[in-house]
Amino acid sequence: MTTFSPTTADALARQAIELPSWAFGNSGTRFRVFPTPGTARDPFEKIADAAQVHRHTGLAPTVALHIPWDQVDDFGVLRRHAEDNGVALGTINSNTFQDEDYKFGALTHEDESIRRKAIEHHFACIDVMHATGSRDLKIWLAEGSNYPGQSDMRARQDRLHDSLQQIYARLGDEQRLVLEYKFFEPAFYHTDVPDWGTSYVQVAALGDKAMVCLDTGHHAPGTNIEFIVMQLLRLGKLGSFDFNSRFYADDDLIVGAADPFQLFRILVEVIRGGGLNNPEVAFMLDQCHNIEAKIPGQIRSVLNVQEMTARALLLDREALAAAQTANDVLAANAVFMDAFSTDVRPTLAAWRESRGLPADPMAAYAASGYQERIQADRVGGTQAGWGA
Ligand code: AOS
Ligand code: ZN
Ligand code: ZN
Repeated sequence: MTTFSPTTADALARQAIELPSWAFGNSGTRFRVFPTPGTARDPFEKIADAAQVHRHTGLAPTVALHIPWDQVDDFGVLRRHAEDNGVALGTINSNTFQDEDYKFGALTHEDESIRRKAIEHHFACIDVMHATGSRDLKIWLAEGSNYPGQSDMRARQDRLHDSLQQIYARLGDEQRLVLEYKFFEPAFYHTDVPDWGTSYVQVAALGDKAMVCLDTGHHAPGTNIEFIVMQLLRLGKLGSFDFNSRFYADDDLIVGAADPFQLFRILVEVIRGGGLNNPEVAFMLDQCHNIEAKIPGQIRSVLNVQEMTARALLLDREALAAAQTANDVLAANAVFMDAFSTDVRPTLAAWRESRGLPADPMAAYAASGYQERIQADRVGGTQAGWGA
């Protein structure tokens, strides 16, 4: 196979993956954060770095911000800076996990003054969204408890609903709220939004502008994530993805690195459910590059998503449907595996060149001199980090 069909080429041309600003800061484990030469020192430099990913891949036109990590005096200026660099500002992520007051909860807290503070933080995020032109407010909550009996789990669900309702009421007509779930961490016994069902129940009670965010790293080992993707698309409630990969917990490693077959299976269901070029479904990365270089780490990530998308688009759905209808177990599985086993890299390289993009974006970035330039230029100041 040397070229894609027009339908596949069109679907690939419209693919867009949002980058997280925090991938361009230093990060690490609880043991050590390793600084990397040239790492961005402020939101402006993070956006300039993110723009390099888009420049070499054509895949990453938007950048997600995190408040307050990316707090600036004038978000209009940041927005113009992004546009000057050929990208736009995307999802705004709130943060209720780094403030002393939130030790026992934020949107679920039994103390009304603390809960009010957390709600007002989200109002401030919505103000930022008006200035940046962002559509989505992403809420991930680090709330829960560590010991059985520690908290009234049911009362916390009720307070969560009330808090989310107040935030939802503040959204503009074109704005949305996406609620991310995570089965554990930092709480270890119960988490207030642990699974897609809880997120679904909470957002369904709000209205059409509230959707579920699925982070691929937020499930117990062995979970059939593509089933969840199928179900949320079926229900019209899959608002966004946080892509990454994991071996053990919420590892935030490069998407497609740990289990490319899982990424393929997820993308098959995305396409099956009409999610691929659907503006209702936002594709975002949520990753940290602890030991690898950050900009090429993000380039590798979006290329991995593109590669598995191309394979998933090759799936012969007619042959699959025929085998499924005939209950021909082995034939159906063979059709599925044929698509996964196809090496699309040469075709993708040629297709990129035909669109004026480098055949090998990793090599193009390495040859561009950008990395050497930022390492020479960004000498003084404090490098950005996960949490700054
Ligand atoms: C936390 O585990 C969630 O994945 C968040 O989406 C995200 O990682 C955080 O908001 C940014 O660090
Ligand atoms: Zn996430
Ligand atoms: Zn996470």
